[in-house]
Amino acid sequence: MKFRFVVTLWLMAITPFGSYAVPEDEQPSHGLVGLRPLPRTAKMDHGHNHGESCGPKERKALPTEVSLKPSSKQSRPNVLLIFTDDMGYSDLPKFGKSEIPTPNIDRLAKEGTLFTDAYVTAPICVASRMGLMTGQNQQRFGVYCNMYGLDKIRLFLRQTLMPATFQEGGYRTALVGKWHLGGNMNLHYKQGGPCDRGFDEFVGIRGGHADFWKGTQVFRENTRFPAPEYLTDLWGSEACAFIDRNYLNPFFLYLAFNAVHAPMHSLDKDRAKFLNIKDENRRTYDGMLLAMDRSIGHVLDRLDKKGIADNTIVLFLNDNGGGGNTTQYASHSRNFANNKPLRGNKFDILEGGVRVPMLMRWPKQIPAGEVYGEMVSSTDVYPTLVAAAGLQMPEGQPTDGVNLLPFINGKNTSKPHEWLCWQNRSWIPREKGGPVKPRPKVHNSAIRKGNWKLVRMNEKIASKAPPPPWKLYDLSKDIGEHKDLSKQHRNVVKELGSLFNKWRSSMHPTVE
Ligand SMILES: [Ca+2]
Repeated sequence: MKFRFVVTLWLMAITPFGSYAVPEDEQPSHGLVGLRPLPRTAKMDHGHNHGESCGPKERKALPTEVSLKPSSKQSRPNVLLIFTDDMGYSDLPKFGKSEIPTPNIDRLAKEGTLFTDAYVTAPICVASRMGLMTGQNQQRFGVYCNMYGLDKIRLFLRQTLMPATFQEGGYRTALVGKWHLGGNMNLHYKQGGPCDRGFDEFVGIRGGHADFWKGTQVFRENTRFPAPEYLTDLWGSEACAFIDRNYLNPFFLYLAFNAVHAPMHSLDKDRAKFLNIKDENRRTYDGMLLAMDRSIGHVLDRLDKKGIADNTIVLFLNDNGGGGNTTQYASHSRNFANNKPLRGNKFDILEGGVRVPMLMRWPKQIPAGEVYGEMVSSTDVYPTLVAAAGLQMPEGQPTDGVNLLPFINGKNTSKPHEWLCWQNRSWIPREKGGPVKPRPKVHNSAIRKGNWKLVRMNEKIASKAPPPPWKLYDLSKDIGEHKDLSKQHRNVVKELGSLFNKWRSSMHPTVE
């Protein structure tokens, strides 16, 4: 395996604030009129694939594509990227005290490496998915919350997404499951869908959530059809079918479950496994997660059956913290997940919103049964998988992530990240009636360096008034972020606050 570009990536990653200023001509436009024509590259428009029609294309053959044995040592590894939705940090037995048996996900921990301190770039779906798919903080595109509309996401549309890099590298690429980038529910666009952004195949839902029941309308490319089974099972079936069709040559499979996002729909047979759980909603959540584990099990079994498990890198990650339980919480995201002992939920930049379970398995290439405790980021996924495949990151497109392989293999004993920053729109809980609501131009911010976490809530970013004071937590003693130490450690507040301000000044202003 070659890591030809690793040094370059590291240099980019360790350059604190890089040469990443947004050009003047890329300032956000607030209408389609201002949308600059997009280049005819994998960034968005794949030749005849323009406008959401996926399908077989002429591919440039890889030297290894003549191989008849999928496990040939010359083969590039396959990639299975599993992304889950709104799962609680402590809902997997390997990460917390959970009543839900997840033997298949546990396999990934036993046969691979578990990350205790993995973070996503945002506590909400769209923004987090942008971070994963670009390997960059989505604030570079002016995105600080869920954003819809081609004009609002125009900077994001210019990025070469992870699947496009694999597609250009000769991989067969597929998205099975949830897309949720550039549209929501019935609000879709003719451009910017999965087939415009690097996926050869797409079956799933385009928006943020859907009913899970058999018969729910889902997409195959741009055609709707009724789901023949419970959605979480369908994604597993479709992933297995994709593997059956493509296991002889390298593939990139993005399996993005909409489980365990609301609505709370669980099969009776799954919910029945948790009759000892008193809370009916929690029982439903347990059944939804049980179904997801079963679906993942089918896909892992299929890798075994086809003899390609050793040559497939599997990365498992959740998109943002679990949703809340009370009626004060937004009903579309209330899913009764368990983040404890972390504080906060989806929407929060507290640990409960942005720290997520992560696992990586690549037999004989990364340690099995190990735990990695340094901070890692969802922005690391793109450069790590690209490095594993021996491909190159897109020319001229920086990443905020690093290739994690040398770190988890012990070849690099330093930290992947000295610090990580977050900034996201604040949500206000309802007081008397009505759901939790996003607060435009009111943001929450945070930075973690070592065990220190600095948090600031409800800053009016358009106001010249002094921002609310920072609060400081020591995560080594206070994982629940309850005891504010800002007054006892003013020097730490000053240092981390300064780092955060420099990071923020290198981002793009919000386009909300
Ligand atoms: Ca989510």
